[in-house]
Amino acid sequence: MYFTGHGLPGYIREHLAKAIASNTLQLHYQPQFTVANQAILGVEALLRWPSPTQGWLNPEQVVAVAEAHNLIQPLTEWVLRTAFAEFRMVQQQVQRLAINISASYLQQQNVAAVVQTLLAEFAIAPQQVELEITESVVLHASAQVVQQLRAIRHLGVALSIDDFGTGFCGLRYLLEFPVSGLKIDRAFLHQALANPRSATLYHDILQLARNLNLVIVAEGVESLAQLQFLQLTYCQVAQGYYLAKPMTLKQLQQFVQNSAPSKLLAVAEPALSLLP
Ligand code: G
Ligand code: MN
Repeated sequence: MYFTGHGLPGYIREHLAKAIASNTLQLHYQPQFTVANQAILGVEALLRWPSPTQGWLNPEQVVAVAEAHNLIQPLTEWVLRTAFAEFRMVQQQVQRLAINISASYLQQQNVAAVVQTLLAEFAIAPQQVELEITESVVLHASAQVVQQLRAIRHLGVALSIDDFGTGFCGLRYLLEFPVSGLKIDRAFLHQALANPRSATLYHDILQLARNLNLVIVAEGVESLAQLQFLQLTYCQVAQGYYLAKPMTLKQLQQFVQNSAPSKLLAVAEPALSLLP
C-alpha cells in the first residue's frame, strides 16, 4: 500500500516541512468498538501522507525521518491540533480519541502542557483523550520522561502502551509506569486462534491487565472468529480490519451516522475449544 523505495527518506526529508506547513498531510481514523455489541467507542488517529509523486508514504518512515531531522515537534503538534479539531466534528457519536506519540517528542517537549492547552482550546475533556506510546518509550524512559507521563495522567488523559508484547517490556514496568491501558499487538491475536497455548497466553495477558486495572484494546481483529474469541475472554474493546478500516474524517462522519450497535454476539462456540 505504501511506497517504500530507497529514495524515500530523501524525498520525505526534502518535502516534510512543507507538507506540514501546507496541510498536505492527513489524519485517517480507525474506529474502536465494544466487543459485546460492536458499538463505536473511540477512534485512533493515523498519519497519512498522499504524495503527488510517490503515492501514500509509509507513516513509520515519515516519523523516523522527522525524528532524525528535527521535525518531530512540528509534525506531532500538527497531528495533535488536527486530531483535536477534527474530533470536534464527531464528538457527539465518538467518545474517545487516541493519538500516537513518539519517544523523541516525549523526550524533548512538555507534552502535558501542549495537550492541556489544546484541550482547553477545543473544549475537549481530558477523559476523552488517550495517548499511545510504544514499549521502547517505557524501556528507555529517563526520569524526565517518566515525569512527563505522570503529568499527562495527572491531567486525566489516558496513556496506553501500543503493540504491547512485541518489545522487551518487562512486566515490572506495568507496575512502575503510570500507564492506564495496553493495546495487545495483533500477532498475539492471530496466534491465539491458531493454537491453544497461544490462546491461553492471550487470555492470561487479559487477566493480568484486568487485575492491574489496565484497559485493554485488542488490535488487529481480522475475522469473526477472532472477535468471538475476544468476547469469550471478556476483552472489552477491539480494533481491526474486520470491524472497520482506517478512514477519512468524511467517511467517519458517515460511518457514525449509519452505524447502530449490532446485536450481542452469540456464544462463541468455535472459540470455546481453544481455552482450558
Ligand atoms: O502500531 P499501531 O497499532 O498504531 O498501528 C496501526 C496500524 O495498523 C495502522 O496503520 C493500520 O492501518 C494498521 N491496522 C489496523 N487494523 C489492522 C488489522 O486488522 N490488521 C492489520 N494487519 N493491520 C491493521
Ligand atoms: Mn497505535
